[in-house]
Amino acid sequence: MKYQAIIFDLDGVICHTDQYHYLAWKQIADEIGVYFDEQINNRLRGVSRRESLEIILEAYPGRLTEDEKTYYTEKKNGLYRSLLQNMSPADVTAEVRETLDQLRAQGVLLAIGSSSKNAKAILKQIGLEDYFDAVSDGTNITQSKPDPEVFLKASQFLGVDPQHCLVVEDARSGVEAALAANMDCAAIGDATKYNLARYNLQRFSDLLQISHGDGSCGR
Ligand code: B16
Ligand code: MG
Repeated sequence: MKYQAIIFDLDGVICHTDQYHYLAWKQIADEIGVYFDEQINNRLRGVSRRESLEIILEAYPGRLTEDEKTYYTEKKNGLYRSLLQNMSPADVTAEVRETLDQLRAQGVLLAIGSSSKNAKAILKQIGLEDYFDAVSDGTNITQSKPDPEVFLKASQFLGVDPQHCLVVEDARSGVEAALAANMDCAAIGDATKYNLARYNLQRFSDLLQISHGDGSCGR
């Protein structure tokens, strides 16, 4: 195996919570009275909750106080947490499960590197709470992606040097964070369009080709 460990982003890689983030933020944006659409939602991938609100407020002519910002981020999280109740193990595809199992069988360590403070609750909802060798998430970092902290913490938790880790990411901010951590990155979904990562995955199971070292997913 080319890498000793693979660090997976959660939202947009292992499972898809974008729609729930969108619905919750849309309700908040409507309450504030600011325009919000799927394109703006796309810019929130991998970005912390508080920074997400700042991005949404770029289209708002007025100013919110700190207390109002706290109120809206907390309210958004409450709405989002209620929507997460709809998730179940069926939200992880057979392809993702089988690929993770095969990587593990090859002896690769598997970790999560997510900006989300809800990562552990999501892992529980989808039945993967005890699956990963380490979980680095929004609860153990001070800087969110594109800062490398979340991935560097994951590699520390695993005891694997960054140059032996591969990151799998769906967000531009996440690919930038992986590169800043001195880790190779495999982009999937939205992140492939920026051509910043060492590999572009068409499908999640393409990771098995990388792990076999045939390099056919290289850009
Ligand atoms: P929370 P990831 C990120 O998760 C999401 O992509 C991003 O949209 C969200 O704002 C961020 O987590 C914070 O999430 O409000 O749950 O703490 O893609 O890094 O797994
Ligand atoms: Mg993501």
